[in-house]
Amino acid sequence: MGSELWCEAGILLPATGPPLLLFARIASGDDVSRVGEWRALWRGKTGLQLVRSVMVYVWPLSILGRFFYRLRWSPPLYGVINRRSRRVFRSIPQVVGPHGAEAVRALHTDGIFRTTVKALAQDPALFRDLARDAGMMLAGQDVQRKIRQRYNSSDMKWYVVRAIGRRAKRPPIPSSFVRFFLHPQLLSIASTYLGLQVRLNYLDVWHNIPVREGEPPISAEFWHRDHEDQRIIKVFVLLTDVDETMGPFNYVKGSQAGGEYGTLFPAIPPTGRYPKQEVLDRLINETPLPSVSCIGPAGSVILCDASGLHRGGRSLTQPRIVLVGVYTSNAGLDGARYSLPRSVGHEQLSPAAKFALYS
Ligand SMILES: O=C(O)CCC(=O)C(=O)O
Ligand SMILES: [Fe+2]
Repeated sequence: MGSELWCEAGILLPATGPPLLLFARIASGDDVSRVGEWRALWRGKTGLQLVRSVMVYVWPLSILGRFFYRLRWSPPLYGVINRRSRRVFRSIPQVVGPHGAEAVRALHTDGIFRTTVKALAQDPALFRDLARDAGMMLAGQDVQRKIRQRYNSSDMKWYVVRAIGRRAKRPPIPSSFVRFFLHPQLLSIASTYLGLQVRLNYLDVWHNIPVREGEPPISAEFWHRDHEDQRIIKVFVLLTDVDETMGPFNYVKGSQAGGEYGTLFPAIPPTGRYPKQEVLDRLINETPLPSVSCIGPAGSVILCDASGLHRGGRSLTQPRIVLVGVYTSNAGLDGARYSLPRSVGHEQLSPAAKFALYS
């Protein structure tokens, strides 16, 4: 999710003892600017992600690592990893109403669909409940300290403070999040688009700290393709109004895998892609590639395939507060697991929701 780094690293192989990481040069793209701070290499990463970084960036391990991940995306292996997802998808009735069908169509042609919580969930009280629960989560001490300090030290994306984060094991989510992120319509749209029953890979509340003049853009503020899977359904719910100055989500229409511009700087497994920004900017401004900027009022929903080219989050004025959800196939990388709040019983969940939660 925009947190992938490109780095060059050198290793020292002493005669005895473990290999030493000697140096690492890190960049936020395959060929873009240096971030410089090599500690960013491990900040916010799990053990598994660190192993993957070494396997993918440290030569000569990278030859093997890259090959392994390419193989994992090859049709036979990808099919095996998703055997059960295919079976479950076929056995569950997918409840895609007219609105959902429009969403699936737009995802196929444009890679993006914009709607509202109300239209998607047909539940007039849901947005209010989501906003209330997100507000309570953001009021936590640790979150407030990071916001006050204008710095999230536990994440490469220092400018995003997350209410849940990735530290806790199976953190419980509020019941309004269950109602929205495991909503039959949303799960059906994502699954029908992929042709596979989806897993909920990630969910959180983000508070984007407005940047100050001179603070250089980093990470997801650059155009990129996400890395988690071949196709990735990403959902943003705006909890505050978002205007052009607040780092709206931007997307190149048709750039999703399989779309009209899907082969423009294609994703490289398992790191996604950060293309040369000047080249892409030129293509967007001169060709012009069709890009959308998702400004809108609180309650707006952006549904996209994040395998497409996108960027966002660089607010210059007000904090941008959003809910973020990610759905992938069973082959998705970095999947987090969540548990239900006490008020929601496991037996109340639909088969699609149980599958999404790995429960
Ligand atoms: O914050 C945004 O609008 C985009 C974030 C993103 O693309 C990412 O985290 O991968
Ligand atoms: Fe992204």
